[in-house]
Amino acid sequence: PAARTVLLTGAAGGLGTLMRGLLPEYGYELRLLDMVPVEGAPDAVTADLGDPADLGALREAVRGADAVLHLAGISQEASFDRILRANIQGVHHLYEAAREEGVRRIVFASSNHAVGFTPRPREGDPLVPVATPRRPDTFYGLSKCFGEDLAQLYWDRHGLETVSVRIGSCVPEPTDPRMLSTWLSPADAARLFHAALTAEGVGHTVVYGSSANTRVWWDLSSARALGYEPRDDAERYAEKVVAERGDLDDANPDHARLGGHFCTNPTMWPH
Ligand code: NAI
Ligand code: 15L
Repeated sequence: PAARTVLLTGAAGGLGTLMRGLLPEYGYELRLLDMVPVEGAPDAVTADLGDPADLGALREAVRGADAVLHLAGISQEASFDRILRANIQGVHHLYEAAREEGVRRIVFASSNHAVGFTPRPREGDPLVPVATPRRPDTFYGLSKCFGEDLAQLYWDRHGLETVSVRIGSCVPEPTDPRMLSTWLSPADAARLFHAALTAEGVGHTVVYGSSANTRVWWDLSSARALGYEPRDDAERYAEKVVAERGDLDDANPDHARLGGHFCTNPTMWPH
């Protein structure tokens, strides 16, 4: 059965803002939550998922929802303490609230950075499968591995379903050569989240989230099995991106792995 009332966490963020615009077309009624006020949405719940004092507000926000689209969290590398609170304690608080309120499904914004240290496939290599070993590239990526494992636990123990979406790069347009492989167009993101919210019998399913990019690095078959049919391809921007930023360079360590500069940039180790 199609989920109708969906709690959107992280509604004030980049992806949350895009989905607030796109998901109502699919028939969803969205409830919004973020730790900061959501512009133009006075009814949005303001709650910090990592703060035990906000558990009551979280439970109330979850009550009666058919599903949760869980986008809230720190979306870049940060200190372990910050990641622990927002992304690790935060995801646990959300799943507990959902379990207590009988919510049946969560779509979890995981990330390619859960497997970011995986070498990018070169010409002739197979696509990276969902079952590839986790190789987080940051504490941020590690928190996404935790979220995926928590989702598996809540499915096995409590029958709470999750689709964990290892999102590539969801921005209006690809702006560097890596994104010619990792791009998820906003319209395809809405298609993918809709499929993840409505497919039957998902248990805990892990999928990669990108558009039908000619240069894609990972296997989209588990996403397609949910009914996801991507329509966009970053190749449309390839000429422009390569002219402005150059192509992938085998000698550049930033281009060697799925996670790109998350694997190499010293600011991605802020300790
Ligand atoms: P963003 O940083 O723009 O938005 C995240 C939102 O979560 C912010 O509005 C922030 O206030 C809220 N938030 C952070 N900690 C919170 C807490 N403790 N309690 C309540 N709200 C909290 O990030 P973006 O780009 O919108 O990403 C959304 C989700 O998708 C994140 O979980 C991110 O890790 C994931 N993702 C995004 C990708 C992308 O390309 N945009 C790629 C891979 C994963
Ligand atoms: C992510 O997980 C980040 O949240 C996003 O800001 C991008 O950096 C994206 O991955 C990416 O890998 O391009």
